[in-house]
Parts: sequence; structure tokens; C-alpha cells
Amino acid sequence: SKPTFCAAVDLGATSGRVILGAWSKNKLTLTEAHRFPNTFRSLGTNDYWDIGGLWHEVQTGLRKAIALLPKGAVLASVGVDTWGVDYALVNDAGRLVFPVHAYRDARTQAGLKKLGDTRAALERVYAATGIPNVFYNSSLQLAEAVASCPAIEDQATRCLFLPDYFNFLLSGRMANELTIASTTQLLDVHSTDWSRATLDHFHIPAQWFSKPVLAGTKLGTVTSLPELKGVKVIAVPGHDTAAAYDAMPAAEDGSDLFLSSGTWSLVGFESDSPVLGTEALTTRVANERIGDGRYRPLKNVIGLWLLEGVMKSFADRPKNDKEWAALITAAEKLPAPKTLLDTGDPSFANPPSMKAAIDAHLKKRRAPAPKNLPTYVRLICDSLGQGHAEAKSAFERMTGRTFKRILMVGGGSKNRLLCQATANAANVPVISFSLEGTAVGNLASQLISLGAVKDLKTFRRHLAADLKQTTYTPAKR
Ligand code: LFR
Repeated sequence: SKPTFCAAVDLGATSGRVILGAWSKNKLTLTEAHRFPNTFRSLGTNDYWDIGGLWHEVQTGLRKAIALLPKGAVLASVGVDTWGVDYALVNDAGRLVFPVHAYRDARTQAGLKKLGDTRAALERVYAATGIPNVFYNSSLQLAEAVASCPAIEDQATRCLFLPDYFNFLLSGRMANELTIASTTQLLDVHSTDWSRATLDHFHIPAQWFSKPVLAGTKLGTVTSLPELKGVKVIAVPGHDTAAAYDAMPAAEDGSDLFLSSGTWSLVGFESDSPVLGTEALTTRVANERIGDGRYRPLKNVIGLWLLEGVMKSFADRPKNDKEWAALITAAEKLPAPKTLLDTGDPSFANPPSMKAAIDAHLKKRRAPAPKNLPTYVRLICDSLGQGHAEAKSAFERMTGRTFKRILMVGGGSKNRLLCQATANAANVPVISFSLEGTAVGNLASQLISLGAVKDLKTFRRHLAADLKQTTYTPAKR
């Protein structure tokens, strides 16, 4: 039978890509059509995404994907996933009526503190949504938008999270998708609809949202690019982390812990029920959702954002794969640092200089600042490994489960030092896959919706059959 071609638009906070997937004989082949850097920009004291620039790159990528098709072949569908929480406020015609802010914008700090300081409100919000109080939550962002620009209540009629907004730009259809909705702290943790009480708590207009659709919903066809006329637009798991988790070739008994490692380290697992209660709240478990409506309890460890930040202070930072390999080797040879970073320190969220923030953090703990780039790399990888292991223990304590392996995907899964540090700290094998997890999960959802693959279980089984993997065994203690 002929291959099925789908395009995955996968937008990350530091880079984006458009990937063409071909499904044939139970095998998925990826071709990268387009890759581009992404960054937010500051205007005054606020941070914004260049949303027009991103849409331009998406269109360029889709045109390149079409050009890659073999003669006579057609693109069946396209799906979009992005980082979590950010949104576009639009009117009925789809016009942007508020600039698109970036989640690292410090505008949420006052709201973060206020909710953090009011235990009763925090408990109520957590019990209703299963999402802890984190600086980037859409709840805090939207509350700030409404409070600082009250006229927005009259001007905006819809809130589209970024995958929803790109789906709208492609198809003309406005819909909220469930996984991205679950990152907002506004979704009801016990249903698949919005939490009215939480929207009211933050003074966010409930009419801005519609009941989220599940992943796999066909939204229509591409209307905005003539070259893609007739191509289906499918709502995939719009949250990149949900997409990456779908691509995990996991054991069916639920004994695998998932780690999607990139700018953020996202540690979690799949579950039929949410993880709630006092310990879940204090250890900040986020009960995000899987495309089909189930749960993906997750802990967000700061991730390689630390390293990306530190790099900016070093002129001798690696510029190609060879230099990267040399840096990792140099870091590996160093003795293990005596003091690790507490990766939960809020001062790492968006500091002017990450190097200075790390040095100050160490000074408070009476430890010396690292002396060169390899020393920072070693410190960061060991600290993240420790953070991953702590997340694992917390989940085991709260659920009574035992995780036998950690499955790792994403950019960080190529970092030997980080994989080994995680295996050592967690004391279980880490299996790293060379897999574009987010794009693969995005494509899987399209293939299932199109009927080319029966279900996710079947997809994972086929995927696992021809995947390159590396096992990191924990060092003897
Ligand atoms: C990763 C991610 C994380 C989310 C963070 C902010 O790209 O989606 O899951 O917590 O970005 O949205």
C-alpha cells in the first residue's frame, strides 16, 4: 500500500521545526523540512514572542515539506504542537487584540506571590485544577492581562493557546485542544472542561474558552496556503510534552518513568487518575493531560535552560558536534562536585546572567563558583540528574508505584553525561532513544486520526521495533 504523508509543525521555545513523516509498512520515516531558531524579545519590561515571524517560518516549512513529497504523492494532514501555556487573545474575526507575551515575562511575579501566600486559595485552585502555582501558568498571565488592561475584556472574545492559534491560522477554525488546555491551571482536573470556579478566582472571562476537543479531532482543511489546499488540519496533542510522551515506546505495565529532556526536564508518567493532595501540592506535581483525556502527572525540573544560559557567558562555547563531544568528555573527567544546585531555586527562572545566578546560588551554600565551562557542565548535569531522581522518589512515594526504568527523549537524551548522572542518582537504568519525540507523537496522532494506524498502543509497538537506543546502567554505589 502507498505511504501516508503527514507534516508535524513542532514549535519549541528555543527552536522550531517542520517535519515530514512518511508511514509505510508499519514504519515511520522522518525528514526534516525546516528548522529555525526561536526566541522571545523584550520591549520595555515585558517579553514577547515574534508570532508573525513564527507563522512565516511555519508556512516556509510546510511549503518545503510539500516540495519533499515524491512525485504524485499528497500530504494527507498537518498537526501543530508548541510549548505550553502561552496564548493569543483574538476577536470573533480572529484579529489579535493583545500582544502575545512570552511565559518568562516577569509580569506574573506579583500574582505568583499572592497565590503562594494564600494557602486556602492555593489549596482550592490545586484541588480544582491539579496544577501547582508556577510563574508561567496561563492563569497568572491572563489574570495579569485582564487586571492591567481591563478593556481587553470587551475587545477579546476568544483565547486560543498557541497550537490552537496556529490551527486557526491554518484552517480558520477556532478550537481549544485538551492537552494544551491542561497546562493553563484553568481546566477542571476531574473532567475535560474548564474549571468555572478557577476562572472566576482569577477574574478571567469564561466565554473566552470552548470545551476542549480531544487529540485526533479533524478541524477542517488548510485554507490559508494555496499550496496546501485540501490538506486536513488535525488537532494533535498541542502541548509538545504530551506529544513527546505519546512517542515513548513504553512497557505496557506502566513501570516506565518518562523524561523529556530539553530546555525543560519533564519527568512524569501515564495514569488513569490524577495525583492530588498535600504532598502533590508541596512537591508541585502538575496533572497535565494525555491526548485521550487521561493524566500525565509531571514534575518540571528546570532543565538544560541552565546550560543554555551559562553558555552565553563563554566565548569558547561549542559550535559544532565535535566541540560538543569534547566539552562533554572534559566534563566527564572532572571529579563529581561536592555541592549540587537546588534546581528548584526560582532565581534560575529568567536571570539576566545564568552564570551569575549559579555563582550567587553556590555562594549562599558556601561553595566555590565553577572555574570554567566544563566545570559548569558537570555541575549542571549532576544537579539535573539529582532533580530527576528526586522527582522519581516523590512519585513512588505518592503513588506506591515502582519505576523500573527511565525512558529519555529530546535533545538532552544525546547528552551522555546527563543520561549517566540521571541513572546514577535514580539508581535505575536510563534508556535514551534517538527520537524526535515531539514530532513523532504529533505524527502518531495524525496517523491514528486518519485510520492509517489503529491506536497508540499499536503505534508504540511498531516504533519500538526499529528504534536506536542506548542503555545507561547506574554506577555501583
Ligand atoms: C516544554 C514546555 C513544558 C512547559 C513549558 C512552558 O516545551 O511545554 O512542558 O511546562 O514548556 O510552557
